[in-house]
Amino acid sequence: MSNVIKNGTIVTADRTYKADVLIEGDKIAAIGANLSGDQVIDATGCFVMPGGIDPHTHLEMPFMGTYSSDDFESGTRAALSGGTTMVVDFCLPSPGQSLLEAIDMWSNKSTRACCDYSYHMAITWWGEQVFDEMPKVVEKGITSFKHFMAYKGALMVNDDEMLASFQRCAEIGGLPLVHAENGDVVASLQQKLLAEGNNGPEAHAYSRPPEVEGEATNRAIMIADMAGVPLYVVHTSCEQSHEAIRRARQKGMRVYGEPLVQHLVLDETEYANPDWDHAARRVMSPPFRNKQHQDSLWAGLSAGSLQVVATDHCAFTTEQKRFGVGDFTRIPNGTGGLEDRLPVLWTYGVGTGRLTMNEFVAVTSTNIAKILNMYPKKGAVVEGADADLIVWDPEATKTISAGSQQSAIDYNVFEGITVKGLPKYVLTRGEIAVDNGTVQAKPGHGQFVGREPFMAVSKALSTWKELVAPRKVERSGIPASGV
Ligand code: DUC
Ligand code: ZN
Ligand code: ZN
Ligand code: ZN
Repeated sequence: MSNVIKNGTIVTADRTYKADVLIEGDKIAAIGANLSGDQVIDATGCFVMPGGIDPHTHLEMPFMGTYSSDDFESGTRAALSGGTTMVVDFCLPSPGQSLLEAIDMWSNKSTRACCDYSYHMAITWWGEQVFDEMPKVVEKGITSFKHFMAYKGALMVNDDEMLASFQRCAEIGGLPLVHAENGDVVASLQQKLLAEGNNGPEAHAYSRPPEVEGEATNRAIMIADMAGVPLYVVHTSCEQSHEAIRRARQKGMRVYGEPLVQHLVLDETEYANPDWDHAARRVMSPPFRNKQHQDSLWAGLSAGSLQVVATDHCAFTTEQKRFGVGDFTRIPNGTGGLEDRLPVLWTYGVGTGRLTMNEFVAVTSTNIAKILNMYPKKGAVVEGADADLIVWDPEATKTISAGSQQSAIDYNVFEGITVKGLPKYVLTRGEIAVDNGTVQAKPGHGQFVGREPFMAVSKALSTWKELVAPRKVERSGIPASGV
């Protein structure tokens, strides 16, 4: 059974042109004029683009005393409904737990995924066992390792652990990721704010100023340089962090930055809302910033100093958010956004001229497929690629509302925003998951996508090591020690 997408305009990260796309089984079989297949998908007036890849989700993740409320079924259905055809979720061992055991747990959770998925491995603790298991994780196709520089006393890694893990990544071809916030400073500011009686959700933002993020980003970049590895900075939210990434890239380092669609569009005034629930629902880390920071992130996306737009989808219900009434540090951190990323970014990016259509495809799909070593299986419209495709109607509109979303939570941080540009059809490995606007995702269809290690990239960066390679100095006389 074959499908052919006809009469559309193909938009990729580097080209815009008219052609039909023939899909046989789960792959793109041909691209050209006047193709025919068993079933025709009419793309008149629409753009045909690679499906979105969200490289930053937390589905059914144990966190801050609870579990995030979207699981692999509701989360991937939400993803597909908005044109995202692959997610990369964080496999999170509990401190002391075997990494391989954590992969088994995540594999069980993901059996009901409606679209393809991969994992990043979180380094939540450090020891000989983790060191020994890291190459085995890479053998399983999980080649990126996340480090939390925040969440002191829970997930946070110290600098010595981070250096050791980055060095291990360099040896095994792993790509380190960092959540860059100075966890010690955050913890101090939290205690100070609470002691002063600031216990509302607005204090969450005061406890995590941009400097906290900028400092950690700089530190992680320097440590990555010493270890000779590339670095991927998740949820880059401010100019201080962007500036560090920009500077490193200018020096030739492979450092990548990932703004979230929430940070691009929503700002810090959300926390000043007098409704406690409204503000708490928007508590995430890093917090929303002001307009200057947003402008910096948009500029980075068009200039290429920032490469990817993600969501950090980590959805908690209002009831879960209320764990933090009277103490903002107990509000589970996280917001949704999986189904809204593409329509919101299109509306605020392409719709305003801040992004070209090709840049839109690059930052929502192609760049991350390259960074994570899964291009052109994913992120491309080429013969032989997986048929993960969107037929995008640039004229379609809707007003975002929790009442009509796929996510399992009871609100939406983009509530009331009218988007222009929506997927009309979405195909996940050849199967239609959105049919003329109607979502018909199938649990269990999604498959794990294993990835190759990054040997070439890591080796290219190892020159710095030579400069500081320790050399013992031969001396003729050594003074007697002690007094
Ligand atoms: N930030 C969040 O807001 N939620 C999940 C984890 C994170 O780093
Ligand atoms: Zn994070
Ligand atoms: Zn995250
Ligand atoms: Zn299927």
